[in-house]
Amino acid sequence: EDRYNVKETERKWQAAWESRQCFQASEDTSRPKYYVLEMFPYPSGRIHMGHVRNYTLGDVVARFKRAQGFNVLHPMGWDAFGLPAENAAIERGAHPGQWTYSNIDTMREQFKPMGLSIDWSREVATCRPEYYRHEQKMFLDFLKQGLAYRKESWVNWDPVDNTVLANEQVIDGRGWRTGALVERRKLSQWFLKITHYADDLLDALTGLDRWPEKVRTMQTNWIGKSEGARVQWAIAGRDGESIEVFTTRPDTLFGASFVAISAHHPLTTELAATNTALADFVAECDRMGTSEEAIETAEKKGYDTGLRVIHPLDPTWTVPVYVANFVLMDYGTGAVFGCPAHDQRDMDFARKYGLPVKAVVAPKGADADAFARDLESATEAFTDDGVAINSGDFNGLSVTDAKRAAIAKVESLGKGQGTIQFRLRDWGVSRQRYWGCPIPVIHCDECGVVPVPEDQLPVTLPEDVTFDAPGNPLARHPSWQFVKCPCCGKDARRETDTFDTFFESSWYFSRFCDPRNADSAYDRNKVDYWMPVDQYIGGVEHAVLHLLYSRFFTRALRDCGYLSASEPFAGLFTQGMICHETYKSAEGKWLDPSEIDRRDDGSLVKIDDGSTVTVGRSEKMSKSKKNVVDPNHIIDTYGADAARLFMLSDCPPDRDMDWSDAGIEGAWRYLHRLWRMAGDVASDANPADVPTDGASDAGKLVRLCHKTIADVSEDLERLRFNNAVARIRELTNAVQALKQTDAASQNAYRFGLEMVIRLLAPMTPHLSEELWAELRGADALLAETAWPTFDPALLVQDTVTLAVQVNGKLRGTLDMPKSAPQAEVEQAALAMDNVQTQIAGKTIRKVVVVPGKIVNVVAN
Ligand code: ANZ
Ligand code: ZN
Repeated sequence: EDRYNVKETERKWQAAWESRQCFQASEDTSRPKYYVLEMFPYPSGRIHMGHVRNYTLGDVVARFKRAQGFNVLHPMGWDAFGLPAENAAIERGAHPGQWTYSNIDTMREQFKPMGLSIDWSREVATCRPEYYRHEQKMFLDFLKQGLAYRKESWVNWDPVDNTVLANEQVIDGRGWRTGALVERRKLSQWFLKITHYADDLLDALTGLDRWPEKVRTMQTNWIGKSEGARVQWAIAGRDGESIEVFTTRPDTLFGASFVAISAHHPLTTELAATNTALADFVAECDRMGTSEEAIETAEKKGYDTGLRVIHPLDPTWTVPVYVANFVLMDYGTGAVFGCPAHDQRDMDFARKYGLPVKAVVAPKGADADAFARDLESATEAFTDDGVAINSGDFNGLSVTDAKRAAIAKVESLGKGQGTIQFRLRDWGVSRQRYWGCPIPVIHCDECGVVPVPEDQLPVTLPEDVTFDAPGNPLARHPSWQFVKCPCCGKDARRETDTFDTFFESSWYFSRFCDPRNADSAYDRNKVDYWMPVDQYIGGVEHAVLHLLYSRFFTRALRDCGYLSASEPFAGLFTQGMICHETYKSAEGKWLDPSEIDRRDDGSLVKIDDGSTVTVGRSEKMSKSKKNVVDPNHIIDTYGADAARLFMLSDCPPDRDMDWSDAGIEGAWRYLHRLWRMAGDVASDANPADVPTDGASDAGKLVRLCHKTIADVSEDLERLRFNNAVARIRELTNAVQALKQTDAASQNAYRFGLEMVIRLLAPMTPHLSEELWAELRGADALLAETAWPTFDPALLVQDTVTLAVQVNGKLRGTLDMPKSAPQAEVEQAALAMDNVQTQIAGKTIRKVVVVPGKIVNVVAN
């Protein structure tokens, strides 16, 4: 047999690992634990290359840590609720549950040939009542703790799908799926109080030193801490009434030229009741959607209410009050003062409505009057640092000092106070959807909102639902929602909203610690043993929502007594995407590689008509660009090891990688080479008896092995898998180059090859296992064998290379043992051919030796 039978071999070892339950985790407190997790997949129906990369990265970590002696938890589950299942139901008539479970079965079967070291006995699917009953209990606990509440709020409403959209689902003011113009609506919704932890979520980011800097920055910005002041502006002619604004620039108070309030400010609502023009303006604002993006890009518009407010620092000065489309009701106080000279938005607004522009900050050293005069007619605001001008007592102060002074001033006048404002909003978790976890409360006309008693959990989804009409199937189910009130026994209705699916993914990692627990989410001891996740791996697209919600959830669960950890993920790694060449026809249509033929000259043509095909840029694999490569086809053709190896070797794992035929074929050829090399091992070679000297080729190879163990261990520790592969390939070349001439070299050859196999095992577990069995017999699986150790003494290089000069000119180099005495070095240098010819006929005056560096022969 002279070919490696990939398929059969890979299946054989997968079966062996499974039957020995190699990857089943238990709470073994005698060993240090290591919890490695990849973001769990959505069961869309087919695995893609992104999955393969994600789970390969995690698998290498898991196998490496296991070999190092850690007690490893490496589980897998399914993020199984969500809209696509409902869309499939609408389009194909399949029940969302049926669609989801069958996808899970398909994808599980697609994952298995990858040879992942997963503890499948811990598998969970979030759509099962066994899972979501615990999050219903969590919600009730959050309610008790004041961490969940209900409030009326403005939402993005998709009038076609009849559902609330998250801000991220509104694109250019339209629903992401329907393309319908999104409306603003006021709805009673459930919220989780993430803002309760705003400060802590921000501060604790500094402790997450094994997280990518960019993710921490994104979370910092998302939490958006702003320091500033709330300032009251009394309404002229309305005794005792005032408008409170929030500002981060109290230093610019003297530059105010208007006050603007939100379209949903209570004062607006009051005025609009008797003012149809204003009511129309409010309606126009409502059509804009609530996303920040929509507000940012829309033209800034205002409506002059006719009211005026009195300046807090100068009672003789009043400014007009506008209702403006750019003022958000749920940030700060829903009201701002406008300072056109130092804020671009206010500047644009002032130019549009003819409002004054008064400079109150000037660049340091500038002529204040001239600067102010120029700004009066400018269209660009001055937003840089500077010193206060035209600001009474504050004049001459820096922006920072002027802010402080202004806050002290408004506080002393009783007109405001310094405050800290977060951009972070409480998390709205209500969705008007069927395929989600039912929110476990009942609405009673007498008793209000009544939590479902715990002994009645779980509240399960009804099976018999229809998807033939828009809106929430739960709300139109004939009987499901009609129940008796648990308090008074009168007729009542179930909540028909379900949780946002981020709810499930905010705690699944902790469920893996005790996934079959029926009584509670998990046993406290077990969860405290495993948590936090030591290494979490996933896409950077989750930098904010999922990762922030999970950090919040963990704190909330901690405070409800579920677990001890505050942070869910001690280490985070965000992997890059997988890209592939694209192909376009002469008419500019994307082509599938199967539609293309390669001619002998290398050019590409369309198979059906022979027309030219142009090769486009490499882009993220996507169906629409027809550049996806099917992982199962690859594994079928080349095997899992080759696919894994190529993914790991191509580039650093946080970078986007290019999938190529050449790459996967190269990996495949390398693995075959290893397989053939195993055939060259002498039958009586003894890897326990190898030379370690720094002089013989065999000894040098053994030393290189030790060095490679050290370097590869370090690379794997830091997830630099491509470096690790490169080093192992170098070692492979060195092993192959060793001539097996005697027992010592035969032993060294075997030692070297075995080391290659063991170092590769986390990456190419099947072939490594196969060759290990071939060389070592069937007594121990490599999956159960400890990671190789190195002898630090053998890493020390004990020869040095010296530059040899004659009269200051380089004439050659000399390798000498580090310990060689000076006289020996001199002798060796003088004996060199090139030195001999240079000094021929001359007298040697002096030989200077700089130890470890240079030998200089002075002769004339
Ligand atoms: C006066 C001022 C003068 C402002 C100036 C800025 C520059 P961040 O950093 O995001 O916290 N603002 C306050 N509440 C708002 C709301 N509900 N909707 C829209 N804008 C609002 O921004 C705070 C600044 O955004 C505040 O400071 C306020 O404008 C505006 F030269 O007050 B500023
Ligand atoms: Zn009641």
